[in-house]
Amino acid sequence: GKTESALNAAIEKRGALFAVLLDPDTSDDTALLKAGSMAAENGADLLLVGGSFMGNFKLPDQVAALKKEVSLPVVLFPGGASQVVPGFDAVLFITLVSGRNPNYLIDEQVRGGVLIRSLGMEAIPTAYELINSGKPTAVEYISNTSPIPADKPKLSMVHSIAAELMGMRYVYLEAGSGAELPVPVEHIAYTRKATQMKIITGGGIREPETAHARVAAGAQIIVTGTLWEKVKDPVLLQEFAASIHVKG
Ligand code: 1GP
Repeated sequence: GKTESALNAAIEKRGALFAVLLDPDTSDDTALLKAGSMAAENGADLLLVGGSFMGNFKLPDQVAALKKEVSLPVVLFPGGASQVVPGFDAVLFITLVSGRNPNYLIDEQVRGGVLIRSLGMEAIPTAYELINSGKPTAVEYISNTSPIPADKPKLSMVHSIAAELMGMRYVYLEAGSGAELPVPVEHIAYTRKATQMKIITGGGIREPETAHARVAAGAQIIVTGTLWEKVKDPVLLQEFAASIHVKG
């Protein structure tokens, strides 16, 4: 698809990409636009929109307004089929491969797939691996799955190999939103060695150095979300971008 090709070309050019995750559950009609524009103006390459829940009926209008304003890809990162709404450039079509809950292995995909197809939306097949990050996270609780132990990076690797053989092209190594600790670099390095998939990682990344270390380990898209809820700092955004754009 067009968005996936553009992301792959940008990864080739810059080494890795800086993604900002925007909270879709905003009652303030312009909050998504403001946060997205600020990220776009200060070095972000990609805007993700998603969360465990979405209860915002105005989201399609807010996404349309954001798309008018920024030239970056705006990609849906859904927590389930009910979150598929129009207006996005693409959707991460996620399978929670680290879990053993059939709801997130096939049910949500069957429900969401028909919606995505009827919208004509581009889907990027993405394996999703939840990795233990200290305290239990919302995604662990809501998905009713156990995360991969932090000290077992080879377990991530074997899930990544299976996902690649199933045809997935992206893998999201996830610590969980607001995680105490980010995904350990060994998990990224093992998946990098064993597969060609593009590696997205996020959860608990609060410092540019933490982002840079994950790019050095082989990640190609670094996601930050929670940090920007409190910190509205263009300079910090730029520092993140610089730490991630290793090829400039
Ligand atoms: C969550 O990986 C993302 O899915 C981002 O996590 O909110 O902790 O930055 P944070």
